[in-house]
Amino acid sequence: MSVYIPTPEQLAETVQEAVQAQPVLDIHTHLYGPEFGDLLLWGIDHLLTYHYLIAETLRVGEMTPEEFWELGLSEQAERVWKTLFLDRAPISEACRGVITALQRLGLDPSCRDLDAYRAFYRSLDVEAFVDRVFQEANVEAVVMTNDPFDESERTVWLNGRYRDRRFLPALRIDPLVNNYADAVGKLSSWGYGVDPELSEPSAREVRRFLADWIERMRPLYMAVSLPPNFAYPEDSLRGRVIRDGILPIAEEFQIPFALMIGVKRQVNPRLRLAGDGVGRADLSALERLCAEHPNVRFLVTLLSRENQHELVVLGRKFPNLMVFGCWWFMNNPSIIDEITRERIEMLGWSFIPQHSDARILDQLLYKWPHSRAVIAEVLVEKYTDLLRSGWPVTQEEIRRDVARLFRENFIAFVGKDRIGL
Ligand code: FIX
Ligand code: ZN
Repeated sequence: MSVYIPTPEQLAETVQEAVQAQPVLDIHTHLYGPEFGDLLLWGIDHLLTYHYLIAETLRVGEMTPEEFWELGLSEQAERVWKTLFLDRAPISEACRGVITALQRLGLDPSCRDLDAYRAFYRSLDVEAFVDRVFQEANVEAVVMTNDPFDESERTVWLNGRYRDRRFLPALRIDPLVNNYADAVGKLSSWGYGVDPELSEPSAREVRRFLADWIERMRPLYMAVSLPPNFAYPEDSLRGRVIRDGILPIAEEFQIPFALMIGVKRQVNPRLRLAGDGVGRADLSALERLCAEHPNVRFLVTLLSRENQHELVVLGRKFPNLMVFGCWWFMNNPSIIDEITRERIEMLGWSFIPQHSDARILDQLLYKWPHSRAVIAEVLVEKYTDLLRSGWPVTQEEIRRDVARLFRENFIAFVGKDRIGL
């Protein structure tokens, strides 16, 4: 058999093309479909008041957080614009993202005229803008973060208004796991017979609550974010909600459980949403979860750089563990580069390299190009090494493998039927 052997330049071009052309299934965002009304954030003022940029603005120290929160949305945006874009070059990853997004929309970043950008956005219709952003970012669908404890989105679900299947549901249950004591009041008011001690009848009601929402929402997975001190098993309300509530349901409904571990909430509460930090987690909790529950599938991303290598090793041990994304403080080119290498070297193609975590629709226009660029570079290098070792790859093989990373692995992990794509 004669095999076509590409030159390193041809190989690089093919890999770059494959990565750019591959539509993405974005497995974790905070975006909502248009039917959720104001919950879908878009536009320049929201882009500029992303909490990453608020943290960067407030650390310059020209105003206190309290003074900043006194301002309305457009004044906050002006403050961020002046501090991070006009008074100094917008060099950080989150700042550069705004520039990329403007450029992708055909706006001229060099004009530095916030009002001109605002005028452009005023002419847009939201439905058409969603189409445009998905097309330009080459994103096929995004997974939302759907919290049934959040009154504003709850009503959309209860009234059966959800419809845009480019925005796929995920059942987020932080209030239940991390603050069961407070969740009890709400669960009781919704007709679930729960008690503060989480007795066995109460755990049954927690399971009924989850089953009801799985039925109503048809989520792709259940998800929770956890602090660095997360332990399992643990004789705490958190540990028992997971053991007696979530895991039996995950197994019964064959629905993956996503764990996002390592966030220290409200390290500086004065910064509000921008005030969360990071800590290194003890992954023996995850090791036990995966070992003791081989019939539950776990989607896992970690916030601490120091945990990433250990996570990849765990991934090698457990097929019911899918490593995903470069979460939040990991979502920077230098770290995406490092983590992606580590993952490829030890997991081959069996991981999901990235999610966007976009909170504002327009962010898809930069988060994906920025990530694609870094991941493509890593792939070029890895395929080139393989070629040098004597294994040439065809275009079809490259496209097949790239599709695994950006789409197919997730579909296979959550199940074709569940996802309906
Ligand atoms: O818990 C999460 O899903 C986090 O991604 C967010 O809470 C965080 O605020 C964020 O936006 C990170 O990118
Ligand atoms: Zn998130």
